[in-house]
Amino acid sequence: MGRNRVLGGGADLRLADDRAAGHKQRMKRDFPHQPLQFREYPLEEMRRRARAFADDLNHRRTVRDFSDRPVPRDLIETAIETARHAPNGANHQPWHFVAVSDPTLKRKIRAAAEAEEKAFYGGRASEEWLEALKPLGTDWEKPFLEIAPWLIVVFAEQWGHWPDGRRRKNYYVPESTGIASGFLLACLHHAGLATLTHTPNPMSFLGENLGRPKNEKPIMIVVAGYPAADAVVPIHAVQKKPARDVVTFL
Ligand code: IYR
Repeated sequence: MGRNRVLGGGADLRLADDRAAGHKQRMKRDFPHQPLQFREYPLEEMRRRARAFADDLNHRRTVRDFSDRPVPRDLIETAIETARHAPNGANHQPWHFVAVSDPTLKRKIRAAAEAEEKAFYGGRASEEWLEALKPLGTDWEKPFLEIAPWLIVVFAEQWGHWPDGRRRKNYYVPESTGIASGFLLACLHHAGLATLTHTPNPMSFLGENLGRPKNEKPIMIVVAGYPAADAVVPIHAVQKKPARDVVTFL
């Protein structure tokens, strides 16, 4: 029936349009809007900007050999500022970022992560999973958790709270925190830092060690700092599938 109305066009369609416009107007009165701030670039500049951004991010590598050279806190703050502007479900911003530089805390996190990883590499992971990790050369030892100047732990807020204390549902939490983590990594890399996404398995110890509430679930540690002078990356990780295998234009 809806289809017929649309195909029929004419008065019915105009009435529906008017109703929708009225609804939109009321929404905008009840929930104020502001003009979009949008900067348009000439097409050639768009191409140049896209290419420059792609060239920069295409050179991001997951680094596991870090230097202990300090990184000023304001760089980390700017990266987190980028992350917290990520698109997310209903603008609930279902995340919390804990930036750790304290050596004692980092040591604690390393010890707890290595305990889990020992069990993971020692038999908890399936043979297939361990086989998939072989080309990366990873093992249970995680010295970078102590050496790198910053560990940014990304927490997903599973549910929030209304002002009266009742639980408020969050939406698209994995997607939102995933996008925010991507923004975080992109900004850290763009600033000139080496990064690593580390996912100890399981990682509930992070909430306990960092004093986070029960409604927050750690999703990853983003390690950031300068690379060690002799840092290497596995060639396996540099080889990307050709675009034709992962892209379709229709
Ligand atoms: N958490 C382990 C295992 C690991 C899993 C995946 I999937 C990786 O891409 C890399 C490592 C570790 O961090 O060693």
